[in-house]
Amino acid sequence: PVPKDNIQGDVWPGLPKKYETFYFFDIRNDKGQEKKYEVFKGRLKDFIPKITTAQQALVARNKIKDHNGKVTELEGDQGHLPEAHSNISFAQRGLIKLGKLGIKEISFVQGMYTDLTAESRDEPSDYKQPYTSTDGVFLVAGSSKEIVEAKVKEIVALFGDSITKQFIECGQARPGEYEGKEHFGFRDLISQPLIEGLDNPPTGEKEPKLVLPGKIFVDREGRSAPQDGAPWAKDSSFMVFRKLRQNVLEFDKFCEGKKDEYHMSADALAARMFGRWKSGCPVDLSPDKDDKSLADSNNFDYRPINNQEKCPFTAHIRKTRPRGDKKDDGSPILRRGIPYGEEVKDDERLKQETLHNRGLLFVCYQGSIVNSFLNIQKRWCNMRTFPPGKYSATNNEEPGLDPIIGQRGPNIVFDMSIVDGNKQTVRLPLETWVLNQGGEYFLTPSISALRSISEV
Ligand code: N7H
Repeated sequence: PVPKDNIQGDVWPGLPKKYETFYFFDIRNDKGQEKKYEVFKGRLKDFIPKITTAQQALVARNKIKDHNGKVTELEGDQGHLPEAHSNISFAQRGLIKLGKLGIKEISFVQGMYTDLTAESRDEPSDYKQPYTSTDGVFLVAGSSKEIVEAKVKEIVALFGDSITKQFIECGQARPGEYEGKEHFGFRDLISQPLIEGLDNPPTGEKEPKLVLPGKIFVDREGRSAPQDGAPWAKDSSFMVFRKLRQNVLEFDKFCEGKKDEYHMSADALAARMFGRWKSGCPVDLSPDKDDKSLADSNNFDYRPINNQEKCPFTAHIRKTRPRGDKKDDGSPILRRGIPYGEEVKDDERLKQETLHNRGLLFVCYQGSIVNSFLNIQKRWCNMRTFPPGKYSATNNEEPGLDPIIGQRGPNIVFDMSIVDGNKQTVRLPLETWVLNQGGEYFLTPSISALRSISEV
């Protein structure tokens, strides 16, 4: 199995985080020496022991400290250790500077911006930050803004003039009762793939299955990308970062505006677009009302799969993980995102219009970006015909796009098929509520890969 002390903690099991800063940096030449980066490598060597590994993150997630410093061990993953945790990732241009070549994963090699093809439907003008010149990113997560900021300062001092800050992005858990929910109000990060050798087999699932480690980690069993050229990268993982703006007021207004026409409550319509109710309760198990006792459930697979009376074929969670719709639902991603931006303000409520930027700092890890993230976004969410085999079924029409993250393209109708409150199969025209603001592909090296990178 993948050794827990050889992988960074945000990949698995995920860092405990109420607040998180992404510090994007550029690696600088050694003084007066073109294309020499020995100073940076030396600092990296000193930084490696400060990284929170999977082993340490596991402990941190299960502990909580009270204000007297007393530590209580907790069951499950509810613990937030009041400390900050750091991880580091590199873009391809950072690895080139450091002389680490050989990774063949094509999307990573090109970078997210260059990867903008007609098919991906991103717009170059969406990219609000200079991601195209980013060499790497420090990811610092912790229980408060102050603790995280102090940790960032420490890292910046350690790396000194071997890096230049490019820009930062900050995320934070929503306050009070909304903690664990994203800005549309839905509980997020309930369903994650479980990995052979790291996780226990899932219980309470229709078809309990563990994912082979190669789907998440480089050069492991079940690997899904060509990795022969970079033996140094074993146990690393590819990280996708995307800043996704959410127009919450417009989403709510849309659901309110359509509820009568579709003969269901605004909440029920929203739940059908996600595939879960706001609590997390799957629509497939409870189509008519939010049942909080089912909030954590993964015990559903959309069967009978040619029927979408309960959960639409294109509901966000059905598009992104088709479960019973596909024999091998295998584009697993470990999602580690966090909301950014402030709570909806009074001036926005009054105007029913989004006036302040808020959304999700989307992060996911996988063994191949092409086979996981990009496959989900391009071939599943953006394709009207996915999930396959539904055309000739009861509704006799194409499922449509993912209502949450499907990207509208030229000459492509942005709508979805849905069974309304009168049990009629009808089309629901969609608007764009999630806007890509840019991002980048990174490699989150294993500890052994970091040692290899830091070698002079
Ligand atoms: Fe999605 N949301 O927070 O409202 N997502 N997501 N996602 N998503 C899921 O089942 C959301 C995005 C996946 O295993 C839930 O854990 C929002 C991208 C996958 O059944 C909710 C945005 C991609 C799953 C959201 C966003 C994915 C999933 C239900 C953008 C990949 C698991 C909670 C702003 C390309 C499916 C849960 C499964 C679930 C939200 C983006 C993928 C509530 C708002 C870009 C694989």
